[in-house]
Amino acid sequence: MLIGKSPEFKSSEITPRERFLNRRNLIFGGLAAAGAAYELRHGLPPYVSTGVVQASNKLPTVQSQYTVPEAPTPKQKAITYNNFYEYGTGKSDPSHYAKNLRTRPWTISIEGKVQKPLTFDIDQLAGYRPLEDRTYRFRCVEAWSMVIPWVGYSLSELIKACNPLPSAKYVQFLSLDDHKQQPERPDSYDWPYSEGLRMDEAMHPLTLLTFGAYGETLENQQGAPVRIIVPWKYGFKSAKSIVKIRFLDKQPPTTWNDQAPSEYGFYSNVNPNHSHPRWSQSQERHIDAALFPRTIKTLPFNGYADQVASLYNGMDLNKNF
Ligand SMILES: Nc1nc2c(c(=O)[nH]1)N[C@H]1C(S)=C(S)[C@@H](COP(=O)(O)O)O[C@H]1N2
Ligand SMILES: [Mo]
Repeated sequence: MLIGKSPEFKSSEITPRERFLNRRNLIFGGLAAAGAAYELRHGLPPYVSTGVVQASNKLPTVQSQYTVPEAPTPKQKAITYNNFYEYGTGKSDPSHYAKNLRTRPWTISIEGKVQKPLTFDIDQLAGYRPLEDRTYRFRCVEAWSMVIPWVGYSLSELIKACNPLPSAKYVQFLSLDDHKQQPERPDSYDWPYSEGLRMDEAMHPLTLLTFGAYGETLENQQGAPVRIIVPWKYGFKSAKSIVKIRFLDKQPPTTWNDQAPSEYGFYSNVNPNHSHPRWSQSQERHIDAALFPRTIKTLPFNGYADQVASLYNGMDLNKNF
């Protein structure tokens, strides 16, 4: 069932926004039920055709229970101060050089410990579940932070549709690896950019498969067309421009851990009590609407302790940093 060019979407122009959103809920709700059987046999059902996401940068979204009340960092600041080493190592480099990134066509392949490997088109993936507005705190390991209104749905929804085998204990994310599109990237790293999560971390509802921010599709420098956001971990765990997801029985190698294992662990939960060897993690420079960043206290698990601390019961977080 393809609904991309249906009148429901066009009607957004003539009906109040709320009615439009309710209607979308109904559409997605009905489709979710109809799709469940299909999903078991084929992976993701083709819920929404490609036109919806490509037609404009605006994304239809629904509100989310997983959102913080803080005011978002102004978009202009959030898209000109980035880490995306494939497009240069300076904070403003990605806003210039990621223009070269072609985000269509784009496929994401699912490999490893799954019933069968799968490949999804980006627009099929973006249309699979209602897209939620989720304002999250975001904390970089370099001790700056922002508040970003991401758009996406829980990664767990995709994982369930991938039918991972019981032996799948970890999930690895691999970013686009294309030297031609990424001439600015330093040779000293092992590309592609690789990140990973333990299965229970990947399945946690806060872990967001992210297609947009500020109500629109992601800017290239933010990791278009799809990235991961793990709000209780340092920013580097949130891999950008993903092309491959692998289910593994062992912990995968990850880019920053490979680069400097004493500085960047596999877990990298935000932890004000565990200093980076070269700087304290107890504070952060918060980038918001103010002219200069304010210094604020860093919270355990970036303020998400109530939701995620129990994932690490019995673990020594100083050893597993
Ligand atoms: N592919 C890829 N993903 C990446 C990075 C990168 O260099 N390449 N940098 C990481 C780091 S260090 C951070 S802090 C965040 C930055 O996300 P933002 O630019 O949207 O704030 O992306 C992470 N994901
Ligand atoms: Mo970072």
